[in-house]
Amino acid sequence: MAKVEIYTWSHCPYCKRAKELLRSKGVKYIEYDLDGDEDARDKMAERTGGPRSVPQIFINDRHYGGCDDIHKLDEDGKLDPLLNDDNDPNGGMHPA
Ligand SMILES: N[C@@H](CCC(=O)N[C@@H](CS)C(=O)NCC(=O)O)C(=O)O
Repeated sequence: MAKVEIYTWSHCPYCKRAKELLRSKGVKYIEYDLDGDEDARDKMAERTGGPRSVPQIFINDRHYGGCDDIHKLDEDGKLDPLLNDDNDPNGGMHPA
């Protein structure tokens, strides 16, 4: 299983939709809730290379965009192979 990370706000409909999709795939994701933390949002933007909206999703440390982007990947049949990619840079050892 891939390492999946998602940056969110708690009252964000796009975040909820993105997490629902990941959950529907049985994915265990690491969630960073940015509520009110602009420093953390700046760090997220450094990692995305610009985008500051939430959610932002990383799979095996690669940026795949937001909610619409991962739904598009799924429609194109490209999300499942990414999620099943065992090429987790941390070998499955994630913080809780
Ligand atoms: N098309 C984006 C929409 C995301 C979006 O609009 N998120 C809102 C929160 S629900 C947001 O981050 N708004 C603040 C901003 O864009 O700076 C996606 O699919 O992820």
